[in-house]
Amino acid sequence: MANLLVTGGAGFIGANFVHYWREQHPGDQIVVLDSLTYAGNRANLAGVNAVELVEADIRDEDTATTLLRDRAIDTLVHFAAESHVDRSIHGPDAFIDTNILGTHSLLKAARTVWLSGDGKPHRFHHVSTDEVYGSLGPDDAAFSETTPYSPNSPYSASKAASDHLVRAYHHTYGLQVTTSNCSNNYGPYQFPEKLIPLFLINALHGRALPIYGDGMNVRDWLHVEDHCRGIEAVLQRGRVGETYCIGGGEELANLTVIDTLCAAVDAAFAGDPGLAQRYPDAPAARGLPTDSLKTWVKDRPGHDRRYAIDETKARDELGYRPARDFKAGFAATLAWYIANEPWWRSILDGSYRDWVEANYAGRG
Ligand code: NAD
Ligand code: TDX
Repeated sequence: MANLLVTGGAGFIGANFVHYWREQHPGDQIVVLDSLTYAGNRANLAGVNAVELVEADIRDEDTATTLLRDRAIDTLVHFAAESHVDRSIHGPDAFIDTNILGTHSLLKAARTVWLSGDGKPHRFHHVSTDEVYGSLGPDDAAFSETTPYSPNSPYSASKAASDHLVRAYHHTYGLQVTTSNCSNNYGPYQFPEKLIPLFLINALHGRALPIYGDGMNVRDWLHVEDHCRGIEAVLQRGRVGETYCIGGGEELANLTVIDTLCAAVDAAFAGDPGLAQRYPDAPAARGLPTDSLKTWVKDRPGHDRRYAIDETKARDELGYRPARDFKAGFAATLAWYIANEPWWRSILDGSYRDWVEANYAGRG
């Protein structure tokens, strides 16, 4: 039995992880520490049994220290972060504050509680990204755990800094840490600012699909549940002090993802006449192809060209393998967004709308 503290557990991946962990490990204690920023949502944890949500900032070292001590936490899984690259370009400060200072605050709390105690095993698992490795050319070898860091955006630079701090707390103080660097996730509860949910919801409303640059940037897509399984494998079988790259083995150009999305929306409308009534502004409701909404817009500044993951280490050491391919994972995700309109509708009615208006108005 483990006692988990999950930071950022009300966000996209953190919430999926809590759902997954509760199902797989029904006897474990789960406490979520989340300050409920624009990206955090209590509704993401609805229906999960026996999870306590503590609304606090990870930069609040006292609260983290008290939680670790009073709840006898032995496993901290650290998801909390500012996570959207575009936001980091518009306003980097929050990324420095949360991703660097916040991670450091948690490390200090963990050191205080775990390294001055009775020496029991503990684990600080840090959830990071493949973006810390920079951008690949078309023929470059995929990222692995030994690829030199070369972050290009304020987001990836702040994640890189946090990775280094986690590593330093292991080497200097002996904190029992692991880190995973994962590729692009998609799936339920993803905030509709990221490519897949943004484009799905825009397609349903007949709004432009804003493609940055030439649309040929490549990402390695992984269904979020496979990421959760990868983190579970690291927690259970990973070696302390090590990092593990987790990927989906699905390198796809953005245009390929977008064309898959458009074709899937067309097929969903063709198979369910009720969708045309629910979403009368969708091109598919009028027999037009969804891809008529594709709109090329100005490129993201510093836009990384290609990410790819060599997951040999996770496969060989942990027995990790993604269970879903993109086709199956994407179909399930489209079905989830169509079935869970109240979830994303409530987001669109709130602060997210202001962000979209401020940043996408007049594009395309
Ligand atoms: P998200 O933006 O959906 O959720 C982040 C969560 O952290 C939210 O619940 C938010 O309220 C919380 N949070 C933010 N700042 C906080 C603070 N100062 N104190 C407490 N809570 C705070 O992010 P996500 O996509 O779920 O990403 C989770 C983690 O996984 C991040 O560390 C991210 O870097 C990493 N990651 C994401 C992806 C991806 O494709 N989304 C891929 C690889 C790694
Ligand atoms: O409107 C858009 N148009 C577009 O062309 C958006 C939002 C994105 N894009 C492109 C940019 C990227 O090449 O699609 C690709 C994916 O973009 P995002 O969904 O913003 O993801 P990305 O920038 O690749 O970063 C994601 O994966 C790694 C997560 O947001 C990070 O948190 C994670 O670390």
